[in-house]
This record gives sequence, C-alpha cells and structure tokens, in this order.
Amino acid sequence: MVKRADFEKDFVWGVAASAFQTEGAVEADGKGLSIWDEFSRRKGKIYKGHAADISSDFYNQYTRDIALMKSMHINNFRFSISWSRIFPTGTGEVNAKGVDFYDRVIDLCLEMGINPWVTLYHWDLPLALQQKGGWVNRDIVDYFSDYVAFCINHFGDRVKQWMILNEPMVYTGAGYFLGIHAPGKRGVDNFIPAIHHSALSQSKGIRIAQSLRTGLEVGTTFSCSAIHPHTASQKDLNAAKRVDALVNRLFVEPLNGLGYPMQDLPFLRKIEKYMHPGDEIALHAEPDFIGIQNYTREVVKHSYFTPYINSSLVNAKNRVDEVTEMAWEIYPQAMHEMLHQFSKYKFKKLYVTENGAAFPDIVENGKVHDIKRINYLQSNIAEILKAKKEGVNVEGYFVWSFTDNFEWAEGYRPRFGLVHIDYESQKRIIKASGHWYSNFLADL
Ligand code: IFM
Repeated sequence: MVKRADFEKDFVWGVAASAFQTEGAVEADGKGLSIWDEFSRRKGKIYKGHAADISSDFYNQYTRDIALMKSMHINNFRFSISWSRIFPTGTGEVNAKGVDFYDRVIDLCLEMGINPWVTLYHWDLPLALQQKGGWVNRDIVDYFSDYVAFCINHFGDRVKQWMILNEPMVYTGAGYFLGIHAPGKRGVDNFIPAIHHSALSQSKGIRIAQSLRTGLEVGTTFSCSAIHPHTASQKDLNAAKRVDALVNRLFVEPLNGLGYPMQDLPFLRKIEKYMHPGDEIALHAEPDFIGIQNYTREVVKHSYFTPYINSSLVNAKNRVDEVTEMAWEIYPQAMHEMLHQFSKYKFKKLYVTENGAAFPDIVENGKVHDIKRINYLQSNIAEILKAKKEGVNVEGYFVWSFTDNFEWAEGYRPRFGLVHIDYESQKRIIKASGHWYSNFLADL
C-alpha cells in the first residue's frame, strides 16, 4: 500500500477523461460536427454500431459528475475541450454557448476545490477542417494555433495546467495510417504529413500558450509502451528498436530538439518532402512538463512482410493467461521502464496523465466489485513510486478514467471507469476501485 510519506506532499492525484468520449450532446447549442461524429456514424467502424451521441452525457450531467468527484476526494480533473464546440467550423466565428459550457465546468471545478487540467486536442478535429485535408494540410498549424490562443486567452485566467495534444502517435497512426480511427485515412502519404503537422502544432502550441500568459504549466502528452523483443535474435532486437522508435520516440524527440528518429526508422525520410526551412528548429519547444500515458508493453518480432517497419506484434493473448478487455497484457513494470526512458530527455517534469484498465463490470446488488482494476492501479502506482525513489522527476498520476465512456472504435464494450455508467438510465455507481481510490486519497 502506498502511503503519504512515500510521496512528496505535493504529488498530484487525479482522474482523466476526454470530450468526445464523455460529453454526448454532439450537436447541442451550436456545436459543429467533428471527425469522430462523422466516422462513428459510418457503417462497420464502431463495435456493434455504438454511437457517441449521448455517451456518459457529461454535457448535461457535469454538475452531478463533478460533485461525485469531489465526494471521492479527487482534486484534479483532466478533461479536454471539443474544438468544434468553440469553433463549429474550426476557424472564424466563436460559438458563445460552447465557450459558456466550458466556463461553467471550469468554474464549478474551482468552486469545488478541483483543479482543472485541460487538454486542447483529444482527437475530435472539426469536420470542416478535415474537409480541407485535416492534419495532412499544413494550414492546420495556423488553424490550431488560433484555437490554442483563443482558449489560453479566454480560460487561462482560471486554468493553470494545459496539455496541447493527446497522444499524437495514436491519432495519426490509427486515423491517418491504419484507417481504424477517424478520419479513416490510410497509408504513408497521409500518415507522414499528419505526423509533421501535428509535431509542428504541438511545439507551436506550447510556445503560444507560454507566451500569452505567465504562471501556466504547459505540456503535452505521449502514449507509450515498453517494447520487448520476442527472442534474443539480432533480427528481433532490431525489430524492437524500430517499433520503439515509432511508438515511443516519434513525437517526443523532435519536441526535445533531437529531430525525428530517422536513423532507426528509415521510412521517416519521406517527411523531408514536407519540411519547410526553419521547421527543424520550430519542432523544438520547452514544455513545462510532459505527460506520459502507459497501459502495457508490447512484444515484437521481425516480420519480413510488414511494410516500413518489418516488425509485428506477438499477440498478448497468445503469450499470457490474462489480458484486459482491450486485449492488453497486465504488465505494470512497463510503467517503471517508460518513466525511466522518458526521463532521459530531461524535461522539467513528468506526469502520468493516463493509466488504467478495462475489465468487464458485474453489477450485483447495486455494487461493482472490480478487484482486478484495484490490483492494476495499485501495482502501477507502486512502479511509479519505485521510479520516483530512483530519481525520476514524476510529479503526478491520473487514472483513466473517471467514468466509463465511449472507447473509440471499441464503443462502450471496454469499461475503464472508477465509476460505472448504466448507459440506459445514466445511473452512476462508484465501483470498488472508485471507493479504493477515494479512501487512498482521503488518507493522504
Ligand atoms: O480511451 C483512451 C484515451 O482516449 C487515450 N488513451 C488511451 C485510452 C484507453 O484506450
């Protein structure tokens, strides 16, 4: 069990969520459509055709949810702003009712003594911008910069912690290379420019936020997985190196001034076509923190037939007895490994801005006894403590997620919440893991 003395007094504990996954109300009060609204309505894209139109209804239930959060002693809430609620077509005229919604959420958090941590882009690009090419079109850097500036100017008097992007590797990879996430584009000709324009937007967004106001903590977040070779053969070791470059280094290294990891990933040379003079320098910024988001590890092997990376994953289901609802191995040591790996870049500080697990919930007599989630969270927190004791400058931890929500292409099947949602009635039940986290926070 982790005790207060184990952590510095000011370690940040919180929960995380995102706009598209929780808000519902996808066309309420002047909101414009996002790429996820469009993609999730396409046939065959989402598990059992689940729709996010209502989700956990945070747009209408936020007072209830924030009060519940408070009752659970949670003092830090990470959520995202939906760009198309603020700018329905991505640019131009502001939608006052959308702004008002986030004003109310932020003000209520502050009234309740909950610190709001805001992510500016958690994958729900305004559809109107995708119609102009989305992240493939370099103009996105300017559109995004304007949106960042608006949010910092308007909300920055009250919100002190900002994250520019959420997991750029995931939305560019799944959305612009594999086509399994919005906007459903495929291939390197989409992926490569989407990478470069996201990386530029990330560093420029950080600089804009830092220049518009003092006293903010401005960061950005990265998905990461420990990458281990299947065997000790040189081929598998090289495969692991390539996958690590793609999964863990692609976005953090240009931000850190190291450029793209082209040496370990030769296909990235294609990015040169999209580089303008000065871009190499522009990719570098000095965030006040970086957020790392780790859930598992991957085991990889050499694969002659996989284009670009000549590597493939060894399915966790074929390696271990138990996996989560996402088919991810439960491997808390990955958290420790990733904290050390990312601390090598010497950013000012690290936060674990997401970590959690999806397991099926069984509701019995109005209770959810999710012991597996409790074990998962406790063992991950123990790994963070270990890394911190070893000198890693990690300063906080956010559970993904506060409530169950819409898990992208997986729909509502995986449940990540500390709080169970009955999607029919919108009833909330604090799971055993939620009670455990609440007691843990109360004891600090
Ligand atoms: O639900 C997602 C979140 O949107 C981004 N990080 C991983 C989570 C679990 O898959």
